[in-house]
Amino acid sequence: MITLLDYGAGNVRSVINAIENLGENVKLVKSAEDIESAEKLIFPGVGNFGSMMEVLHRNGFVDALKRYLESDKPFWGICLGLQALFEESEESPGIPGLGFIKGRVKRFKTDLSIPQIGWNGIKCRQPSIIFNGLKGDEKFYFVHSYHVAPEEADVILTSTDYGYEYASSIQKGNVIATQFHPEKSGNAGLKILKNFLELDSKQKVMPEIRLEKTRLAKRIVACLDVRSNDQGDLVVTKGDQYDVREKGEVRNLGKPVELARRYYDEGADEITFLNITGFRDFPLQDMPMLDVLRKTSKNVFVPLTIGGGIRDFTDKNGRHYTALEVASEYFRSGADKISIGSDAVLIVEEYLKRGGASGKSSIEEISRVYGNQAVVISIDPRRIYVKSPEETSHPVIETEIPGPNGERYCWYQCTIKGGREGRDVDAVTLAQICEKLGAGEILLNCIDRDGTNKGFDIELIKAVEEAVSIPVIASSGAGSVEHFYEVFSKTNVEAALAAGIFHRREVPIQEVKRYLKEKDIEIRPVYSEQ
Ligand code: 1PR
Repeated sequence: MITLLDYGAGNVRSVINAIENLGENVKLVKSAEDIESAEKLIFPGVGNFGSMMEVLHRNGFVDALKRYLESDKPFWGICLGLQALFEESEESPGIPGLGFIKGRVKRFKTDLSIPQIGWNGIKCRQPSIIFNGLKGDEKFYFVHSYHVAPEEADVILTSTDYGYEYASSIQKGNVIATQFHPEKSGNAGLKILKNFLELDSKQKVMPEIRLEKTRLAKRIVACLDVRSNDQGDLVVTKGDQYDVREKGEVRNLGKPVELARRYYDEGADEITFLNITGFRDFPLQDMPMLDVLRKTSKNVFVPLTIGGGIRDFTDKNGRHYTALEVASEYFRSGADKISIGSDAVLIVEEYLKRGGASGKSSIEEISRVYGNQAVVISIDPRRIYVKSPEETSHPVIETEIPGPNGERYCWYQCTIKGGREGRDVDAVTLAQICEKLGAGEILLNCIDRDGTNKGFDIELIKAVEEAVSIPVIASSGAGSVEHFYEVFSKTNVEAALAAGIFHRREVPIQEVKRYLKEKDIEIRPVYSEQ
């Protein structure tokens, strides 16, 4: 029996799913006594250091946790559950942590995108039971803006490079804590979690020591656009420049849960579901999407993002739902990140009108509670050509792809409602303002390229990626392995997303990764066992 400390933020469902998948039962902590009587305790944390400590205090968990840690019974802290063990954090100055390990939690100081989101390696520093069966070159899923800095080097279990080398996990007796998420790290993550669950029977193992720097992998994301077809079945569909109908019927490319599992097995680093009619069907009444998430998260152990319909909503009985409530329901059902499309455009319009943030937008509210890394902004832009930069007030780019009348300039107009309505906001401004409001990542689609197989719109991607410091996922237009290489070699995006070529089995994910590796682009290897 594993005891799990859920203090109410983020996706503990995936941790529960991973433990259950390994054949163990989970008991949730309801009181301080549950902590004291636990045999093995797992403490997953996401969100903000200060609010986590506040919740631990409010529930009377702090002293029980300190006693548990001192007792040297098996403990695993994940992400913020690692940071909690330290004395304090730059994220919430003046708020003490549990102080089990001497040292502080610091914000990354690097020119690289913050948060660090994605798959990075580990360098093992001391033997541990969790390394049993590991080769040492596996990658694990990280998502964080802060890292721990222990005062005593002997507690460091692994280190990782991101701009510089930092401690990515610690071990002190039977207390282990990792900055990365084992429950989101595919088979490698399940393996180390299993080692922890079987703690009694295993010897401490030291994998081969690696000296070279670890590198963050470029992520390959599989995207499933989901909606109901005319028969009322929830299907994965795919548009041509956002038009999902063929001969009047909604294209049906498969069932969401099955396809997601297939992409996990094939080595997708992340899976995104977009409920593409979410702008008109309120998701909390469209329960099948929640069900898709619940079922998928039971046996898919990489990050899951869900978008569509995340906004405030009043139903026909006058019941008001906030975007935060909608997002919370998605997180509870197994999502690691939510993505906001139409609402982000309206929020930015409002921001520009009032000359600043309201403090109440869905982006601000959700990132405050679940952390920036949990909020993705999905942008659906389309090119608007102009003859000269003076013709518009929007920032333009000089393009190598001239317009229908030979125009050499264009700007990227944001749209809402799945491209149905163009608005007076450009994609670069939108991305910058959303970053200010607390978004942690940009999913950059492109209506002109969607479903065309012509390759990513490099000009659009460069313009947005250079304007923000959060990670950008390039999307729309992938037609070949070369297109992935092009986007990673010509821009600094952290991830590339595709849909059509994967659904139609035209280019398998393994093939994309094999090609990128050949070209020396860092990827997460798809071992048969990882
Ligand atoms: O506006 O917050 O309710 O969110 C709705 C979400 O649904 C948005 O993220 C929006 O991008 C998406 N969406 C709405 N309508 C469509 C449509 O296709 N008719 N899909 C749609 C967007 C674009 C990508 C696609 C890539 C890769 N799909 O996600 O997967 O373009 O495709 P490709 O590799 O085949 O070229 P809200």
